[in-house]
Amino acid sequence: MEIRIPDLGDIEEVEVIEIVVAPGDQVQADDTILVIESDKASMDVPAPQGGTIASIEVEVGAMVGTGHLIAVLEASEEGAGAEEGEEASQVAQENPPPAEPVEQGEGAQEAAPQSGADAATSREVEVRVPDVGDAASVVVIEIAVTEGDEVAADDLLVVLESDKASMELTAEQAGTVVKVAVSQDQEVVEGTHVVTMVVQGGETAAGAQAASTPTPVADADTPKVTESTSGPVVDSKPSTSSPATSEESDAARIYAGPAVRRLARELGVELSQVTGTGNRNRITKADVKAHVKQTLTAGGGSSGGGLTGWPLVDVGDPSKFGEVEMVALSRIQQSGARNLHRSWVNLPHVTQHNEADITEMEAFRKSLKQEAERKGVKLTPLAFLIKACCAALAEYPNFNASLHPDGKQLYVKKYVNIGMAVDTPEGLVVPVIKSADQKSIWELCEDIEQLSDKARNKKLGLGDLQGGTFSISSLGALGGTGFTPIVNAPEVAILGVAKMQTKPVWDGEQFQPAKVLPLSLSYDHRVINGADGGRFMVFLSAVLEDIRRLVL
Ligand code: CAO
Repeated sequence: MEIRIPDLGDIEEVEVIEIVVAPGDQVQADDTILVIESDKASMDVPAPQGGTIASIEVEVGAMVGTGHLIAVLEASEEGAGAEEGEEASQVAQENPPPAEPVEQGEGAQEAAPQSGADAATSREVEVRVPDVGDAASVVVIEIAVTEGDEVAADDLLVVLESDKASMELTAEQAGTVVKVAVSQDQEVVEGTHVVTMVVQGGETAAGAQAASTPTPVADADTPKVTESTSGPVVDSKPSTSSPATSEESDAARIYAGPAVRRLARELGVELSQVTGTGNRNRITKADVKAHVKQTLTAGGGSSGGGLTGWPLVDVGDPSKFGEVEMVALSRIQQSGARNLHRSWVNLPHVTQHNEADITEMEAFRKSLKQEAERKGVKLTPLAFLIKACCAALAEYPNFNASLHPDGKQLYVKKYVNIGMAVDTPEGLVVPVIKSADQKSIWELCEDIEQLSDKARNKKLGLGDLQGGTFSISSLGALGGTGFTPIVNAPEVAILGVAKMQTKPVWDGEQFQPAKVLPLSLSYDHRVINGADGGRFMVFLSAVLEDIRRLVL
């Protein structure tokens, strides 16, 4: 039986990036034969049925299109039975249908007109999961519609939640829901068919408002192609285009196919810690297994293993110490806890403290209050802090970097995206102000307000949470004199800001009342040494103390 590349929709060619089997290998139905990759996603091409691989007809690096012969399979007896029973699907596999045009709009994919319906006035539209960036897993946490529901434009269809945020998929235009293709708690990836709607006429595609990129593969019936956005993962760069050179982009990527990612997930392996030995440093299953072996042998590893746990105390038993109430943690709290723990255990943290006399900055800020009101923004010290941090990052670029997993190189980023910790009822989230170094104080104020509003209303998209290069955690409005912020890996530094206080400061002759801002800078000591930390702090404080320095 010939195994061919299934229908790729409007994608002409994809690259074979990994061949998982060899001639003579026994495979089960759905076992991955090879992995192909377009510029958007990587996909496993699985065996349509069990059998023995007779030959592999392509090489790694080959460019292939729909219908290209990739392997020959000697079907097993059981498989052959199934084969007869599934004649139609096998025909589809051996003679893949011509590529269906895929609508390039807003994540929605137009299907054939509903039978009996007037194609000119009504048509079916499939709403699919949009670009989910580098989120490892996205789960359907709420389904707001059922089949037969009439929905208006902007009505909620489903809510998705990743490790970091929840995302609402809404109808882009009015219509009737004819199919709900996902179930509660189902794990989905970019391109997963979520809902089919019948919409009336017009050229505009209906679909998910949040879905901002076209789905890269063809219709949902394409046989057995598992699509994954988790193909090329850009670990230390934003998923959107960045000013980095293409060479830097290549270097910053960690490649792993869906099957490898699945294995890594099952084994609890952090792919960023695994060295890829495949083509273009692609991580293979063997690399994941070797990493596990090495970790076990070393008695520790990426998750900070090897630490002794504390003895189990049954605090849930009221007869022992008293009544307790069990309170569920939100997904954001749970994943936040995992991320913070991982960072804390894996990164050697140092926190350096300083106080900046911001008396003049505060006077300037107050003098701008009316102008800020006219512009409809709120001017808090945070916008100045972001601006000052951008200046410090330009002066000390190693703070705007990520450590390569091999521990031998640094990715020094040519863009500055500032993560801003926001306290929400669901837990802590860190949306990212993109290209902060290119923005004016007023634009930063707008971004701070917009992103914190979105965070508190659970409206953050995954793109809002990605690509940070340095973070600020401001607890200034709450109080405190200093704290240890935890580095938001793969970033290498974070600034904590506590409450400004009026204090007596000696001016050489007498004590003067001054507005003093406590700053706490935590950094990854593998990347930044104490002297650099000190220099960064001194520079940052000097800018805050005299913000005219920002124009230098
Ligand atoms: N000292 C004294 N007052 C401060 C201050 C500081 N360091 N920073 C802000 N303020 C003032 C503001 O000026 C504002 O007062 P006015 O309205 O009189 O001007 C008031 O406090 C409230 O500010 P805000 O919190 O609304 O706005 P912000 O820009 O300072 O911060 C945001 C925005 C989203 C960062 C903040 O609201 C937030 O969520 N902070 C929590 C971050 C957090 O949880 N960090 C811990 C993470 S664990 O490491």
